[in-house]
Amino acid sequence: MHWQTRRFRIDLSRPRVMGIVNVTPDSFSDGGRHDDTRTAIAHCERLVAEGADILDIGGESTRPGAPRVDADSEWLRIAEVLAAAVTLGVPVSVDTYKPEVMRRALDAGADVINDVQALQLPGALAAVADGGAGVCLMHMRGEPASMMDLACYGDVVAEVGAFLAQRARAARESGIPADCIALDPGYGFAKNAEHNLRLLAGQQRLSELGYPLLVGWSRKRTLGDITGRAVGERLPASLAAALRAVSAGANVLRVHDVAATMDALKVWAAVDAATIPTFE
Ligand code: HH2
Repeated sequence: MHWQTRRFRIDLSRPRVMGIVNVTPDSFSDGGRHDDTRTAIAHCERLVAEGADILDIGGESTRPGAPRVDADSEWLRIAEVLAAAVTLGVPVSVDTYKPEVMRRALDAGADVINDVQALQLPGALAAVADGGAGVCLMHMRGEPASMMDLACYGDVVAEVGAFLAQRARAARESGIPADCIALDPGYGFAKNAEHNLRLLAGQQRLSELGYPLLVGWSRKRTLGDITGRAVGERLPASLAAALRAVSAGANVLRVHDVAATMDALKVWAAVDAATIPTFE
């Protein structure tokens, strides 16, 4: 399996790591840490040096309750960071749901659009199709400000799967090639801890849709609910969730802690490569 992006065809025969670069003052775990251009570019360089296969640059927080940012302000936050990131030799994704920002990002050389609204805003499907980009279609309901009011499911895996299948169909009907599409269950988006855990337990069913799966568990609230840890202390829990997601079919892990995730995946790969001893 592979994921075709604008400049790169990403081989998914092993799990890949997408490093998060939030150029925002208010992201839930790293808000304000790299919200000036120079620090954000240094962060991109560091994540690539740590082994990130993809960078994901965002200029608006989508944490529960986050306020909206207008397209011009969002673009101003990320433009220079994106210009530097596309010279680093890895595919660069832009995390946005706004068609205006998508078009500007693709004109500036972005390889992937990562849309938490799954290209539902008018003009979003065409922006990605015209730009020849890869896309990540994520499941959520409503908007960050109100999404937790919509956290109500019967069979969460089936409902998320039906939504993702429908959005992938819409993308293909708009001219986006099938191999440019990745799907994301949207952990933490309009889902409480029980929904997130059921979704992870049943995640393999989403692989059966036939598209690569990208997942984001890094530092999320459900991990805090389980462990009692504050957001800055959730690395071990994030690694456990990431590996569990890989065992349930995830192809791309969207993470803050690239070096640690790479180590975990190296151990995973080493065990995979080992021959199973036979007893005489
Ligand atoms: N999670 C966040 C943002 N974008 N995109 C995808 N495809 N999947 C995710 O799970 C996902 C996402 C939220 O995490 P973060 O970017 O760290 O925080 P914030 O939205 O507060 O900037």
